[in-house]
Order: sequence, then structure tokens, then C-alpha cells
Amino acid sequence: MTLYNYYRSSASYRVRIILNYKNITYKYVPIHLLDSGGEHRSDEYKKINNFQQVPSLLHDKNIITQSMAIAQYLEDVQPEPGLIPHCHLDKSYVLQICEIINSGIQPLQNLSLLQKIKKDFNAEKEITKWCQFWIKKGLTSLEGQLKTKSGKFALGDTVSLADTFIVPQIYASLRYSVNIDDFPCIKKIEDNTKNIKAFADAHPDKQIDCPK
Ligand SMILES: N[C@@H](CCC(=O)N[C@@H](CS)C(=O)NCC(=O)O)C(=O)O
Repeated sequence: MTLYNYYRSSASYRVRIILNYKNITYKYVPIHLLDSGGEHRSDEYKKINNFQQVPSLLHDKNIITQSMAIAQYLEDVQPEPGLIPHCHLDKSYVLQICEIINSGIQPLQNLSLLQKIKKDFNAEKEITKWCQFWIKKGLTSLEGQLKTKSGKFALGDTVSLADTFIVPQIYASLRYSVNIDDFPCIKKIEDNTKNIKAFADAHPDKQIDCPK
């Protein structure tokens, strides 16, 4: 498998954790989101992902984009160790957490969105406040949900897809100085995943495109 990704992209970070957790070896192809006006906007990369985002996964000449779709694909082709529960209620809880992050938090800090509001709406000075507002709103909702079912991880004491989405969102939140200590269940997940090799190896600082 080949993963087109960027070290600091939280959606890429999710997929790296999933690949590592499932012991899938992959080729890492860095796509720099800032260099040359963004390599994801190049004609060459548009052939891989016409939505011009990372991550994109190439497997057997098939390209899969969108981390949720990639996660589901990887669960299908490599079911063990599983990240999506079989119990329908646990599964909906896990996917609900992923979707709050995937649709409700991360898109509001996405590079192209921030570039657009800075440039066209003169909002340069308001960007940090904007990001902090949406992140805190999202994390508050997540914290409420986690209180119902979390243990060491988002779903009891078993690692699930929810943790692979929460950990990259924590990293992204810290970039905007949101204090994770205000969210004890989320903080606990950060503490309990940081020594799991699949999570540690996927950290942005450990990637080949991370500046020294
Ligand atoms: N829902 C998508 C989100 C992908 C996404 O937003 N990727 C960001 C990096 S985290 C990106 O490529 N941004 C480029 C841009 O906004 O121009 C997924 O889960 O894969």
C-alpha cells in the first residue's frame, strides 16, 4: 500500500495509526501542503485525489480517499485486529465519535478553509479564536459522549477507531493552544495511547517529512 500524506495532517495521522495498528507496511509518500503553493494542488496529485486533500491510499491500483472510507476499507481487507466493533450500538457510538471529529471539528480548521477566510474575509487576526471556538465546542461534545462508555480508551478498555480519530484531533487542538486538561476523558485517552507503538510511530514528529 502507498499512503500519500503529510506529517502534520490530522486525517493522515488517523490513517497512519490504523495502518500501524493493523501491522500493514506501507510506502510513505509525502505531499507537502504548503511548499510550492501546496503539492496537493498540483496537476499530478489531482489525478490521485481530485478533491486535493490528503490522505489518499493506493492499493492494487485502486485509490481510496477520505480517512473514514480508508478506515472502513482497511477494516474489510485486514479485519484483525479490528477497530470497528461488531455490536451495533458500540459501532454506532464509535462512528459517532469519529464523525464529530471528521465532520464537526477538523473541517473548520482545514488549511483551504482558513486560507479562504483569511484572504477573502480579512479575518487573519481572528483565526486562532475561530479555531479555538470550534475545537472547544467539539471537544465538549466528545467529552460528554466519552463519559458514557470510555474506560482506558474511548470504548471501554479496547482500542477502537474512535481513538485513532481522537489522538490526531488532540494534536491539532494543541496547535491552537486548547487546553486538553479541561477534558479529562480525552486527556486519559491521550495518556493511555501514547505508549502504544502504533500510535507513537504515527506521531507527526516521527515522520520523514517532519522538519528536523
Ligand atoms: N474528510 C477528509 C479530510 C481531509 C483533509 O481535510 N485533509 C487536509 C489535511 S488534514 C488537507 O488535505 N487539506 C488541504 C487543503 O485544505 O487545501 C478525510 O478524512 O480524509
